[in-house]
Parts: sequence; structure tokens; C-alpha cells
Amino acid sequence: MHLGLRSLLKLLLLCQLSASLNFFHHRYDDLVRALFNVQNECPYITRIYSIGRSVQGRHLYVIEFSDNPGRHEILEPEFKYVGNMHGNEVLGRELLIQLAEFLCEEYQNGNERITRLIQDTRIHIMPSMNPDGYEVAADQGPDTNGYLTGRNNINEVDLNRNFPDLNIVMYFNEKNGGQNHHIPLPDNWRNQVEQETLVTIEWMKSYNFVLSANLHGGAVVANYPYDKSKDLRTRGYRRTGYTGTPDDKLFKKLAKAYSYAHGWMHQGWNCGDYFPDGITNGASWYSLSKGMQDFNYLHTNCFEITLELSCNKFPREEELEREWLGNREALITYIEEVHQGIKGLVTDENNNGIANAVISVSGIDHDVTSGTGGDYFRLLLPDTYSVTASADGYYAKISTATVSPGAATRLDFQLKQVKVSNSREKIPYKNMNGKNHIRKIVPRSVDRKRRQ
Ligand code: GEM
Ligand code: ZN
Repeated sequence: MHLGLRSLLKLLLLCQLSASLNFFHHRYDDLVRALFNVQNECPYITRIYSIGRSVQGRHLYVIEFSDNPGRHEILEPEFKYVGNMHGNEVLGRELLIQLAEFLCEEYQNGNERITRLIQDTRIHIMPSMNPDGYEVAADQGPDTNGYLTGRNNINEVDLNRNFPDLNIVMYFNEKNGGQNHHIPLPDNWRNQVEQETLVTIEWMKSYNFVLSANLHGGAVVANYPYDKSKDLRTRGYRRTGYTGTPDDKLFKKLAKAYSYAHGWMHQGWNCGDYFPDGITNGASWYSLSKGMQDFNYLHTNCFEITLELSCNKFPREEELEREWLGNREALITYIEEVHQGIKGLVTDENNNGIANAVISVSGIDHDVTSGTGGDYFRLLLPDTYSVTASADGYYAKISTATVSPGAATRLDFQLKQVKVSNSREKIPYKNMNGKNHIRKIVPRSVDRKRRQ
């Protein structure tokens, strides 16, 4: 077919038009439609599920991307993005819809980078954690939006102040020697949180997420934990004081991975604020208790950062395409960060995976645990590390691994079961991070019986 210059131009114009038609604010029904459209377009690499409902009964939908959607593939890390936790901070919601459409299209186009990402990673995308708040904000629209209208859930609770405060426990443990990971929840936590928080916590517990980001607006910066300041001497509304985690260097690198792949975040000057490299420690900005980011790190294996993506919390539709283009590369680059450090299998002598084995890295006082299949993922910067795997009923094992940039280094552990006759024996075990533990070794079989 011969196309004249005129019709070619017309076609180009049409393409342009259909592209910009995609950039609009998605109300709840539009969001649902957009996600199911993607699922329809890319049925073999996607799945849609709801983690539960909001107070007003809207679903908190997740779209999952994987070459085997719906199941955890051993040694493939799980990643998540959460948007619109504050109902009036809407850019994250729109970017995550765009991202879902982009992943589907590029996979169909045979884009090698995206194909590999989907083959090696299980990606969970939840565009809105606060769909009720969003509707309140969207009723006002971009121009008339009051600064905080729709931020909270429908019960007027700020969901980023609604998670159990595990920092208090952790800061106590750091001083007094105690657990450095998976800080337990208060017994009655379910009665103390909002519905949206509850289902999100259940979600976090039911997948072994490794890396995550939580998308906000009102500034342009990548914010990393802790959000809650350890320095309780300063009084007043804005208590601050840099409070890093034991993984501080890694978190800085993760935050920079986003800010430098972003169109302008890394430049530092945005919205009248200056953040060197476009990153900040949460507590050094202003202290925040009961946030979601710290909760991820303290209760699960997941490392989460908080992305502040626009000065204007509710940008006009005309700005959405530019924002997407400014964030696209960063959103992909950040997912790829899940493939660094070490990963491997913890098994028994019969090659059965051991769940909940504890992986400790010398010099970093934050352990991670293996998932149900015995696979673990430990994000680490390039270096050589001494790593210990331990599990109830087994002798602990130490190994060395060198991490280089790029793909994660494989490090497996096969653990020997403690004989039943030794079951009451107390084996002193010196934690590599200098703490003395007396580990009571109980064989798994005994342990299991006890729990029944
Ligand atoms: C923040 S979250 C990011 C900032 N964190 C800290 N510790 N300063 C909030 O929840 O207040 C900002 C937002 O709402 O987007
Ligand atoms: Zn926010």
C-alpha cells in the first residue's frame, strides 16, 4: 500500500492522539477496566487478584507479572509497587497503570530487557492502596484540590501512620541485644489498624517480598528508612535526626538507583527543597511513626523505599505524559535492583527446603529468612561476605560469598540435622555480629509435634 505524505502525517497525528488519550485520571471503574484490559492483552504473563477491600468495599487490586503468574518460582524474587496510599497523591496510581500497560506491550513487542525481567522476577503492582480516599480527592479534581482532601482513608486515618510501631521494639533490641528481624506484632494488632492496613499487612506476610517501593507525592525525592527518628531528645512536631538501618549503604544505593534513572529527581532542587542526589533518609527529613516503609523492613524480609514523585499531589492530566516519561526508566531500573546480592537454597540432607532458616551476614545486624521452599534472597552491595545459615533443629553453617554488580551470587546451604539424643543439649552459638546466643537445639520433628 502506498501512503502519501499527507496520510502518513495523519497517521502520525492519530498515533499521537491515541497515546495522549491514555493519560487521564483513572477513577475506580477506569482503574479496574485498565487492569483487566492489560490482563486481556497479556493473559499468559499476568494475573489480577484482590488483597481485600477498603472500608467502603472497593477492591485493593494487584496485577502480577511473571512468566508463571500465580505461583512462586523457587529462587525468583518477588517485587512490589504500592501506589496511592494517600488518596490525594495520585501520580503513583497513574504511573503504575502506565507501567502495567508498558510491561505488557513491551513483552509483546519482544523487548529483551522486559522479557528477561518478567522471566526472572515476579512483579506485583498495586496502583491504589486507598481507593476510597482517591474518590474523595478526585471529586474535587486537580485545580480545586485542598492540600489534604482525600489523603486519609474514609475513617480519616492516615494509612502511613497506621502500621504497628515496631521501631520502638527494634531500637530497644539494638541496645539490649534482641531479635534484629521479624519483630513480632502486638497480639491484638488486627483491632488496632484500618481495614486497608490490615489487608496490606496480610498481603506482605503471604508473599516473600524482597524489594518494594511505595509511591507518594508532594515532593520529588527517594526516601529511605528509617522514617522514625531514634533521637527522642528533640521535641516538637518535626523531630528529626538521621536514623539509618543496618543496611544504610544499600538503601542509599537503592534510592539513588531510582533518583538517577529519573528525569530530574537526582538534580536535587525540586519543589523548593534541596535533597543531595535526590535522596533522603526519612528521619533526617522529618520523623514519622507507624509508617509502612519501616514496617516492611522490621516485620518482613522486604526492603522498601518511599518515592515522592511530584510537587503537585494531584497534577493536571496534561502533565501525566511528561511524568510518565520522567519515571519510566526509573520504575524499570528499580525493579532490576531486586537481582543483586546473594540468593540460594537452604536444604536438609535429603534436599528438602527448610523454611524460615535465618540468614545472617557478618557485619550487618539485620537477618533475613528463607521462604516456604527454602529459598532466600539477601540484597547486598558488591563485596565479600561471611554468611551463616541457621534453623531450629539443625547445625548452623558458615560460608563465604563474593557479590559482584549485576546478577545475584548463588550461595546454597545444606544443613545437618541435630540428632534426637542431643535434643536437650544447649549449644552455645556466637552470632557473628558479636552477640552471644544460647541456641536451644530442638529437632524439627519434635518442634513440629509441639506446635500441633
Ligand atoms: C510522607 S512519607 C515520606 C517522608 N518520610 C519521612 N520520614 N519524612 C508522609 O507520609 O508524611 C510524605 C507523604 O505523604 O508523601
Ligand atoms: Zn504521601
